Amino acid sequence: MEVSLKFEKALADMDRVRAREIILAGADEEGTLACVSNIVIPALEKIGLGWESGRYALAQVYMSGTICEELVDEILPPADPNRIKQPNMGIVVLEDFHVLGERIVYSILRASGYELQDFGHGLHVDEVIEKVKEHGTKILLVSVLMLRSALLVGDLVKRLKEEGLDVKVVVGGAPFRFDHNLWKEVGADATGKDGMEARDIISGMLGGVS
Ligand code: B12
Repeated sequence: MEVSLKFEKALADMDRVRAREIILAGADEEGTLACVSNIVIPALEKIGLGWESGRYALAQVYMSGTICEELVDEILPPADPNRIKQPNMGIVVLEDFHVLGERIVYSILRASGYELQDFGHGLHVDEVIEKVKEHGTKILLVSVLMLRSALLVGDLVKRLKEEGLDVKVVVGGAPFRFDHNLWKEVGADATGKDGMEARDIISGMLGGVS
């Protein structure tokens, strides 16, 4: 059986011990980032589809998310001590409680030598504006998984402009992966499909932000 299928089965059985064994072996074999891309993400996507088709219960989806969150925290590489000199950056999950994607992007950026504030999850537009002011954020990464939250990025961008805050907004998450024009429609400056692309976008932006 393919590894991501074995992993999907362990998650569906809510078998934390087996899931951990598979991921630790996968990380050893292919490296941590490839293991997340090739095993964790496809399994979670299948579980999401299985939920839509009625094959899995919400409890299974929930436990899968929680188990993956713990495992990804365990295997992702520690931050690079030689931090890159850069303007203030922050990452947030806007009005959404799907945290796994944000965790991954955060860890990959930190592991690549960038420093960024984690503003947390479930924040409303006003709360994000406050965080941006508090931290003098110049690049804001926004993660969402629900379409409703993705559309709220439009309000966020509008509010940032009204407040005279010069912030580059980078968005990501499932709604932006499915609809390739949505990031432009909500007024974001860029989008990326995973943590690696987030890293490339940030490195490209650094020249133009002070
Ligand atoms: C696990 C899960 C949950 C778990 C979350 C656990 C947790 N701690 O995170 C639980 C059970 C709690 C949950 C709850 C709900 N969920 Co849910 N969930 C999922 C599921 C199955 C997987 C999401 C996931 O973690 N994927 C793995 C991560 C790693 O992938 P990712 O987030 O896409 O991130 C990657 C990229 O997108 C990108 N990325 C992410 N962020 C960013 C940011 C930037 C800047 C960049 C560049 C890139 C980037 O990089 C990441 C790494 O590669 C999806 C199905 C799916 N196909 O996505 C549904 C899904 C997102 N959920 C959905 C729904 C509807 C809900 C609920 C409303 C259900 C309910 N009725 O209660 C609630 C709402 C919770 C809320 N308010 O936020 C819908 C959303 C539909 C929509 N169009 O809006 C989905 C799509 C399922 C479906 N098909 O119906 N969910």
